Amino acid sequence: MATFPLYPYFTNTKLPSPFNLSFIIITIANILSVKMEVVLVDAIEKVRKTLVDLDIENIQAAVREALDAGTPPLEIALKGLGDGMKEIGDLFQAEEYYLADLVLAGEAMKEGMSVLEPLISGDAAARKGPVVVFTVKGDIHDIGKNLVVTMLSAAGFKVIDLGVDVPESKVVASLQESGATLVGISVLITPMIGSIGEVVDSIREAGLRDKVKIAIGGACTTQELVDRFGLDALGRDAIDAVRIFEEWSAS
Ligand code: B12
Repeated sequence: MATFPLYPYFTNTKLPSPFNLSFIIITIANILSVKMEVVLVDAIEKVRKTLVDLDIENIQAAVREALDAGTPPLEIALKGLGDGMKEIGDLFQAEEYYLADLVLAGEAMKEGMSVLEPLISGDAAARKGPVVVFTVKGDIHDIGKNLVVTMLSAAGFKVIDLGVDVPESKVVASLQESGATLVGISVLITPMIGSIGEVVDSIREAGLRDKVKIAIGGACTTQELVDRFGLDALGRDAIDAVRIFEEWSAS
C-alpha cells in the first residue's frame, strides 16, 4: 500500500531526540538571554554616558529608554547614574571638569532620579526605624544621601531626613524628639570629616551614645574613620545602607 506522509520533511530528516530538542531550546534561550543582557548593559551605558556628557536635556529620555528595555530602576540609579557621578568626580579631580560641570552633573542626576524615585519608593504602611539621616555640617552633597533615604523608605523604614549641612545640635534634638536609635551620616568631603566627631561627641554628651547605632557612607568615608570615631558601620552604597539598618532593626 502506498503511503503519503503528511510531512515529507520528517521522512527525510532525522527527528531530534527529546535530549537534542531540550539542548536546542536551552541554547536558544541562552542566546536570547545573552542578547537581553547586552540590551540592558547598553541601556545602562547610555544613561552613564549621557550623564558624563552633562546632557541634561536627554538624561530623562535615556533613563526611560533603560526602563523600557527592562532594566530595574535601582540598577539604573546605581550603575548608570551612580557610576556616571563617580566618573565625573574623577574628571573633576583630573581637572578635565570644573566646578560648573559638577553643578550641571548634580542637576542632571536629579533629573534622572526624578524619573526613578517614584518607581523605587516603597510601601508607606510598613514602618521600621525611624532612621535619622543627614549630611554633616559643612557638606552640601545630597544626591547619595537622598538615594539612601529613598532606598530605606522603599525597604519599609520611616526616615527622618535632616537634609544637608546639619549641625550636631539638630541631630541630637531629632534623636531626643523621635526616640530614634538608628543614625545614617553622609560625608563626601575630607575637610568635613571633623564634623563626624562633633556629632558623635554631642550624642555621647546627651547620654545617647549607648542607645544608638551609627553608620556612615559617602565618597571620603573609610573603615579607618569608623574606627577613629567609634562608629558602628560603613556603607558603600544605598543597598549596603538597607542591609546595615535591617540587621540592626532585627537585633
Ligand atoms: C555632584 C558633586 C558635587 C555637587 C553636589 C550636588 C548635590 N546636590 O549633591 C556640587 C557641585 C554642589 C559639589 C560641590 C563640591 N564638591 Co563635589 N562632588 C560631586 C561628585 C561629582 C558626585 C557626588 C555624587 O552625587 N555621587 C553620586 C552618589 C549616588 O554617590 P555617593 O554620594 O557616593 O552616595 C552613595 C554612597 O557613597 C553611599 N552613601 C552616601 N551617603 C551614605 C550614608 C550612609 C549612612 C550609608 C550607609 C551610605 C551612604 O550610598 C550612596 C548611594 O549609593 C563627587 C565625586 C564623587 N566621586 O563622589 C564630587 C566630590 C565629592 N566633590 C568634591 C569637592 C572637592 C567639592 C567642593 C569642595 C568643590 C569646591 N571647590 O567648591 C564642593 C563642596 C561644597 C560643600 N561645602 O559641600 C570632591 C571631594 C574630595 C574630598 N575627598 O574632599 C569630590 C570627591 C570630587 C573629586 N574627585 O575631587 N560637588
